[in-house]
Amino acid sequence: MARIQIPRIAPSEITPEPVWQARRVWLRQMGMGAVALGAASVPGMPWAAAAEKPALPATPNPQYWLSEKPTSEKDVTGYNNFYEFGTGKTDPRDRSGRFQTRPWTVTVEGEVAKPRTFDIDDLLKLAPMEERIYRLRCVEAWSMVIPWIGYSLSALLDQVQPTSKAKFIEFTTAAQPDTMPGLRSRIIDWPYVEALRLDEAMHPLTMLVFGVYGKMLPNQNGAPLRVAIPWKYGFKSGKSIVRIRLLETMPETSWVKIAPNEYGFYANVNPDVDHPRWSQATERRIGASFLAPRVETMMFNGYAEQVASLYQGMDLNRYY
Ligand SMILES: Nc1nc2c(c(=O)[nH]1)N[C@H]1C(S)=C(S)[C@@H](COP(=O)(O)O)O[C@H]1N2
Ligand SMILES: [Mo]
Repeated sequence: MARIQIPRIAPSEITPEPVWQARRVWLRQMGMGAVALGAASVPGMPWAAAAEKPALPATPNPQYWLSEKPTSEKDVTGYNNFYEFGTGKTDPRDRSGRFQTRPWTVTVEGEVAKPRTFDIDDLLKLAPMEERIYRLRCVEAWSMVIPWIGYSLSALLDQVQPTSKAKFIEFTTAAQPDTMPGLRSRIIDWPYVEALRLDEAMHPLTMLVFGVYGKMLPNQNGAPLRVAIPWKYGFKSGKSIVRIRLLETMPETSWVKIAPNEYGFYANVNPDVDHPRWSQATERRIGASFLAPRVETMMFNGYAEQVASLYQGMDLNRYY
């Protein structure tokens, strides 16, 4: 028999509403109820776990280092949101083994003086690899502390020279139907698209990430490259990027399209602005003991000193 997962909290509490609704419809169509929930983990399915990646040497950057203990590698690579592989937290780990990360190119175009398509091997050599420990705060109110490897996104943008018209930057991520089982569900109008204001993208904290825990990124964490924007909710950090476009006007992003009242364009971590269906004042640190208290969420996820000036004069209740 398929195993039945008993969630610790009601799925309606933690799952984005459209996903929750879609899953209920799907379960009803299958006529299987709770039994189908375990289907993703039934052995023998063609969706395999990914092999371990080679080492990626990097120099620790003391400027971006937290005293907090990083979340274990097991949790960092085993509890993810990557809906292209399924909506379960272990789906990305268990089902991303067929994902193709070579050959890989990233096209940078739009409002730039020097549009260019970069090969992943050239991007790996573009700037010195740094190790930085960042907080990650998911919009679903869980969090991690992660040792990423990469460099500031600005190093890439300097190469293409954004024009004076460029105000926004859009990240389009991979959609490989043959290797990404999640694309069969229509939760998102694939590919997954995210975007930032250009000044946010140029901030040195905004990182182009190629590795984690001393190795090249596992597929489930966004191989071969993703961004990390540590003061924003996790969904802003697109994984497995294939195209970057510089734009004059604000693009429509995947989550804003799905539920604009729940997922704003800015998505800055803010304990004072609640999600319509739950509080954002506290978070659950993944890997912490069951008895450990919830952590208080910090303004801009603890990066206020560095980034608050980007939002001076903006009403953060309106621009959430
Ligand atoms: N392409 C793509 N990128 C994505 C997602 C996704 O579903 N697809 N999920 C986002 C969300 S909600 C989070 S919390 C982070 C989690 O990934 P990480 O634990 O590897 O940082 O990835 C983000 N990037
Ligand atoms: Mo997230």
